Amino acid sequence: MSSGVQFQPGERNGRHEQVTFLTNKEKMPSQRRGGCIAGVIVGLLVLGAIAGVLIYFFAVKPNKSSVGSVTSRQMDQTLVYSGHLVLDNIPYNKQLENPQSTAFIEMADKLEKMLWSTYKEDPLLSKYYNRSVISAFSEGSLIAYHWTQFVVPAAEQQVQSEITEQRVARALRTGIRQAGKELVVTSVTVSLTDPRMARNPRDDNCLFRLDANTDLQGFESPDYPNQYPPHTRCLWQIRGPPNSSIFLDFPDFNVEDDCANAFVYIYDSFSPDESRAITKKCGQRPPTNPLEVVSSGNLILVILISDSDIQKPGFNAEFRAIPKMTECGGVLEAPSGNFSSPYYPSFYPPNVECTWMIKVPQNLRIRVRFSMFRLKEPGVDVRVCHKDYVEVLGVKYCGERIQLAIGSTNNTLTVKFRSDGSHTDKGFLATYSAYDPKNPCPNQFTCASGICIKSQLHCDGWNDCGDMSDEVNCRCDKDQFVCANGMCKPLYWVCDRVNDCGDGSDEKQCSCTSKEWRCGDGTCIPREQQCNGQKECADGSDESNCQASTRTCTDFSFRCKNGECVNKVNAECDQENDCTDSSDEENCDCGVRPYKHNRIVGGVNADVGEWPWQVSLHFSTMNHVCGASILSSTWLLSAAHCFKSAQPDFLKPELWMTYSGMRDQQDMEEVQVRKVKRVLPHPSYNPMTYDYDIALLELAVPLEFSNTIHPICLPAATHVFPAGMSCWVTGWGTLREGGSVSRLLQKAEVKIINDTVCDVVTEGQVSSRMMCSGFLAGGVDACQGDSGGPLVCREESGTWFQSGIVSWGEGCARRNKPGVYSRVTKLRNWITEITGI
Ligand SMILES: *[C@@H]1O[C@H](CO)[C@@H](O)[C@H](O)[C@H]1NC(C)=O
Ligand SMILES: *[C@@H]1O[C@H](CO)[C@@H](O)[C@H](O)[C@H]1NC(C)=O
Ligand SMILES: *[C@@H]1O[C@H](CO)[C@@H](O)[C@H](O)[C@H]1NC(C)=O
Ligand SMILES: *[C@@H]1O[C@H](CO)[C@@H](O)[C@H](O)[C@H]1NC(C)=O
Ligand SMILES: [Ca+2]
Ligand SMILES: [Ca+2]
Ligand SMILES: [Ca+2]
Repeated sequence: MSSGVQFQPGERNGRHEQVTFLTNKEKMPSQRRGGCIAGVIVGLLVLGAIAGVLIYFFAVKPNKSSVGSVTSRQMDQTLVYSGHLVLDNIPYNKQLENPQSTAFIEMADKLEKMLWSTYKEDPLLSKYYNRSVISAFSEGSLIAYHWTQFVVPAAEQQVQSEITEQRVARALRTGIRQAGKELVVTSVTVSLTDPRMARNPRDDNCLFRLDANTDLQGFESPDYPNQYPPHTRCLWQIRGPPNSSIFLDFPDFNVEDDCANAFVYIYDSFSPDESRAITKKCGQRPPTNPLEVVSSGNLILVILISDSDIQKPGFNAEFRAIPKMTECGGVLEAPSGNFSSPYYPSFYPPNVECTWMIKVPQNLRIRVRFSMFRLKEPGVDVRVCHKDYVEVLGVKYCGERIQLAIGSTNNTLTVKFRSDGSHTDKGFLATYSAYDPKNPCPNQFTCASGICIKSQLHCDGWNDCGDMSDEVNCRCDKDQFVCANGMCKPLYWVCDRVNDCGDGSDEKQCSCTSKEWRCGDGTCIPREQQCNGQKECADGSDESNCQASTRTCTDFSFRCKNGECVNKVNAECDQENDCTDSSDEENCDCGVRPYKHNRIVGGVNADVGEWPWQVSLHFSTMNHVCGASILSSTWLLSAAHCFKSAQPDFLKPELWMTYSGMRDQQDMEEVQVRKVKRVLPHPSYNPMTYDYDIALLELAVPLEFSNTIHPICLPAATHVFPAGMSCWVTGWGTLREGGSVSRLLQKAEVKIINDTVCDVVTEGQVSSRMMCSGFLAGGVDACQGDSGGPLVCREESGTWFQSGIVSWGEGCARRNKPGVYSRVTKLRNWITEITGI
């Protein structure tokens, strides 16, 4: 199609070099802001970890079923501490592996008595002590896994904060020292534990003991692949031979989305001991991102908990014993090469330390690039990295990084990786190469880290080096904004409420005085006009979030089915009932992805099921021509210019074929192919100006929704997508003059552009039925989606809405030119008229 905006992925026949060291840091200032806040919160969390968990049990638990005695004593609180004891003078006995054996029962009884007599010494703990249980044994002297439950009556809730991890640990250590000669305990751990995970092996009907060997064996959740029952509490203890590690993977994993209701917890221990947790997961994982973990020792514990009414199939799992890793790291002397965290892309094991020494000839330097970097753990401040980290040149890196690159100062470079006792992740994959410092990047620009980028990316307003070294000391172009700190930024990022310059100078001239209220479109009105029941802002934002006028109707209120009005921004499908008849939350089975995806998935290739509303439109003998989105089982949304062109044939429904659930243009698995019954371009579509560039397609046969086929939510006509909001555009990128199409679905992150600014940069070519967005991330040469394809934005509630339809724009040629989209909110009523949606 002649005016489509497209992708030019780097993989296209080497026409573009693969140099993309884009970091998100620079491109997502709003996120950076969030990052700092998150950092502070994380810091606080670390300090108040125990208090926090207590508050959780205290405040949240009572509403959920969890404690055995909820019915009889409504607010009694249960606290469980679990961990292990290492016993020095008792030999290991194979019989201890079976909880029904006499050996187990005798030893467990003895230890349980010892625990009780220990806690008895502490007046507070003894008062609330309920019971202690030994849940398993393993070898290595003798390790006993224990947990103890304390119950605090509702009336005495305040003492809960005194029953701390430290206090329990202190009581144990003191008591055990006095326990006498028979039981010599050399080490103790305790952590606060979710009571649902504390089980007694002697009377549990969902506890499984599995022996791992070198053969692959399997197990699955109850009733898999049907649904696991409500209130499931199941444990699998997997034990391998001494000196082995356990490899565990989940070919199929589908647990409820909300981890508060249901989850799988995996431990590097036989106790649900937080200090030995490997990971906690929920949601449905796509086949491209299976969960695979490795233990540090010969044990692994898997726990499935479910408390919600929403039941899911659960999982099937495979495991085997593998030789315990004895070494990692090493000396790398080739001029280039790869290295990764152990077992990459499976989760690395806990408690490993690897060091790589890279050594190249004397006169050369080294650059290292991490193409994947995920060392994410709960409660970690990524500026400190006190748990797992990669250390290079004295700097520790952790968390999730998009394309981290580092250069050496001489001909050697040491990279250290360390994981601690709990929480692991996918780890990293790195490539390094040697270069000549005299001419590091022939015909290219050299970043401070030593990596090379195309010369035209130098001083273009985008942080391509990742360390900003390509954007300092630049002279700005005329289509760039000159920040107060001297940096150049795309002009269209001015006044979008995001601090792109870093010093706020791009947002300085945009704000209103303290006596004024700022409309969604940036205009200033007197403060007293906000919430006065009259629309002063062109977009109605002055009346869209008013307490007093809750039910009064204005042009910009959300209208409930019963005629009531709601004056709340974006009330529809936000998972809160705003209309008394709940009509704002009706027909909201849209805008969610059945497969759970990491929040940031790097690269420009879409993952399986990542954009389940995306459709590929093929025209008669041609292949992919335009994109579309799924609105319902029978309706698709696309652009009018895909159908109303010079060729009248494009209007004939019988010449079109739609492909839903497609990612790879050459892979038809799980794709649903449908013919088109009707093609309905907007009657006001203007092929000269592209005004009203919208079309509806009715399918001949309805779609069946699946993991990879799901509709997008349409925003209400009053829905606000503010300037600066980050959204995504997807497509296979039809080339302007007929060229080739990308085989894999492409994605790019874009930011909504301020309307005033958009009008300026497009030289007044945008109507009110149009909106602009510009690239935020997605690769140097990534272009925007196909004509007719969706621009989608994720609201805070987690629901995705389609804000735009790809219409026209400058395409791939220049990053500093925005893409133009049909504005769905302005065309919303027409969609309803035709489809009833
Ligand atoms: C386990 O490894 C240790 C040290 O590497 C060795 O001494 C011991 O014999 C090994 N045990 C078995 C059962 O292989
Ligand atoms: C990195 O590893 C991949 C796959 O193992 C290999 O194809 C590639 O050549 C390696 N790269 C270098 C620079 O050695
Ligand atoms: C290379 O640089 C590192 C870090 O700056 C330094 O520790 C090391 O001693 C240097 N090695 C040589 C051979 O100069
Ligand atoms: C859009 O930009 C103009 C100046 O170009 C500014 O006055 C206005 O406040 C901006 N709008 C928003 C929503 O920030
Ligand atoms: Ca860790
Ligand atoms: Ca800005
Ligand atoms: Ca709502």
